[in-house]
Amino acid sequence: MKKKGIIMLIALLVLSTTAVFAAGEQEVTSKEDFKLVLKLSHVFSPAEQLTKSMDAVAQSILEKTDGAIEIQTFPQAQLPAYKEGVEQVVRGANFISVEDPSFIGDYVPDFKALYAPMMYRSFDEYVELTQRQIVLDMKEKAEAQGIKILALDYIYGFRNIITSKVVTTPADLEGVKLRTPGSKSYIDTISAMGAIATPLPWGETLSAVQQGVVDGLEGSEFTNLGTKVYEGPTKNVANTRHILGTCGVYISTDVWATIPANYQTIIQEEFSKGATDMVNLLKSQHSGVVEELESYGVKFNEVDGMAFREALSPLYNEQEGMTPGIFEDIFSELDSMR
Ligand code: X3X
Repeated sequence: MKKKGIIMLIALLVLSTTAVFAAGEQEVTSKEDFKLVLKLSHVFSPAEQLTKSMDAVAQSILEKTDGAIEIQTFPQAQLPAYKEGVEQVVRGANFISVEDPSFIGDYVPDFKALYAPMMYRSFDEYVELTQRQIVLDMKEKAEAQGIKILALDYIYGFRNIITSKVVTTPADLEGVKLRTPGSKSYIDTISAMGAIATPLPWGETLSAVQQGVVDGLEGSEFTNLGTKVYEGPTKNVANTRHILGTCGVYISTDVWATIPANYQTIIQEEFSKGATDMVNLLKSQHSGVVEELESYGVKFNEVDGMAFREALSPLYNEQEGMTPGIFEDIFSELDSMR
């Protein structure tokens, strides 16, 4: 009798384990059968479109899964963000990190090439590239590191230099302390452009500008308007377009594997749609945002693009861990679109 009981117990254990690992293949239709609460973290402010887009996607997923998948959104770095946010994903937390691809570069160096400076002429080029095999291969490498990438194209605009003084050449940036996000990609870019890169979380940036801890920052017009940078002393924007600001959406592969297939489909579809909607919206809004910033006294200055491109050229050398020829391959894909 005892032996029979042990066999039954082992059988139950095997079945329950199989059930968990097979979730990605199975379908459920009731939140009584499966319920998951995920915390989504990013650094954007309530007025910025990325925040609104994340909230809308979370709400749509909740409705379309009849309450089974609840994504609680936390803006302005209320939860771990930047590098620490991605670490939560890698640790297998019920967590979604929304950060730019440079923060995935710590796990898959090729993403530093994807997020390198002065690569893209338009939002559309980048979106198209993210759908090409070269980026699909990068996403597979990320999954091998425990990171499932649900999107890469929550684009929030080309990042420009924002200072009190007028900047048109790299020489104008000599001795200028510019706030950047904390990833190496930004620090290397701003340093190569001639400034003193000063990494700070976004939440400390505007006070650092006000107090003269930094002389300026770099960011998109959508950031400038959405976080009220324009209210401070940095009224000059140098149109460097040095980095295309974009965010990816990252979840643990282990957590993803526990989600039933039909819910996985809804989650993927909604995050993909959210990115497409945000890109289309910001493309239509940009000229109006520039006009509004100009009405607040912001001045947009053209720059010596060739001089900045020359200054940035050392950054197209492969870094440790990058796929050999990765830059040539990305440039080849972009040339095929032009
Ligand atoms: O990982 C996401 C981006 O790197 C955030 O860039 P950051 O820290 O310059 O913040 C952009 C602002 O729009 C946030 O409000």
